[in-house]
Amino acid sequence: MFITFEGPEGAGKTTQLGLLRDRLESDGWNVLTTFEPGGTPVGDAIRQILLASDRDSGPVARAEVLLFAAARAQLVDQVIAPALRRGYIVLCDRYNDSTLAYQVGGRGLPRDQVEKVTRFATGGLVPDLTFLLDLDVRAGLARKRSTTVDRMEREELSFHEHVRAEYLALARSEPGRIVVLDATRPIDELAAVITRRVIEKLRDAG
Ligand code: T5A
Repeated sequence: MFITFEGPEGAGKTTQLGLLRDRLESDGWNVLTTFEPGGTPVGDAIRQILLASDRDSGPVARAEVLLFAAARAQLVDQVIAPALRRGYIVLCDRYNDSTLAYQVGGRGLPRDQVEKVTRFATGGLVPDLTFLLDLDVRAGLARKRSTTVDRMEREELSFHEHVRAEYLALARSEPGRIVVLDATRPIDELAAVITRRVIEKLRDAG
């Protein structure tokens, strides 16, 4: 089973992914966790280009989407698909929906072309279940502890508003896959809801 966590900056994706991993492992499941962009040597190098460079020297929007896609292709072939074949539950911090939210919603790139690129990158691998942690973008940005601000976080507030709106539009178009959660709820409450949904899904899958 392939499960992804999505949402704007500081939504709590990493926190919830870790709690779900701990719970599933304590129930005896084999779990692999990974993240984007990164998770492979090639992906880690691409992450540096994407997030470390500043706005002027960084990639242009079309290069940006291709770099995210390249990192994803590497992660799918080297990490995610092999783990799924071995019967692991794979939990991934961001995936295709991030590209649609940030590069289509945020950057304004054409949806049809970005969808083709992401499909090519993943070979059509779609998550079984996606948790979209949704919150006001100011609240999310304020939560971030890190003193260094990456290239995406430096974008205007309106960019992040468009990202959030695109995420919510995606969730409306795929209600069977994307579960929207209010990310301002307490961490343990969110974890309980997520665990319940995953256990139901595992039961349905037999
Ligand atoms: N990107 C990525 C694209 O543009 N296109 C793409 O295709 C892809 C894959 C990646 C960046 O790349 C962009 C999106 C991003 O801008 P990143 O460094 O990997 O950036 O970081 P993010 O994935 O954005 O993760 P964040 O650092 O934003 O945070 P998380 O993982 O959502 O949040 P988390 O769990 O670290 O929590 C943040 C803080 O909030 C607290 C936590 O304790 C922590 O302090 N917190 C809560 N506080 C109160 N209530 C709750 N319910 C809380 N949950 C967590």
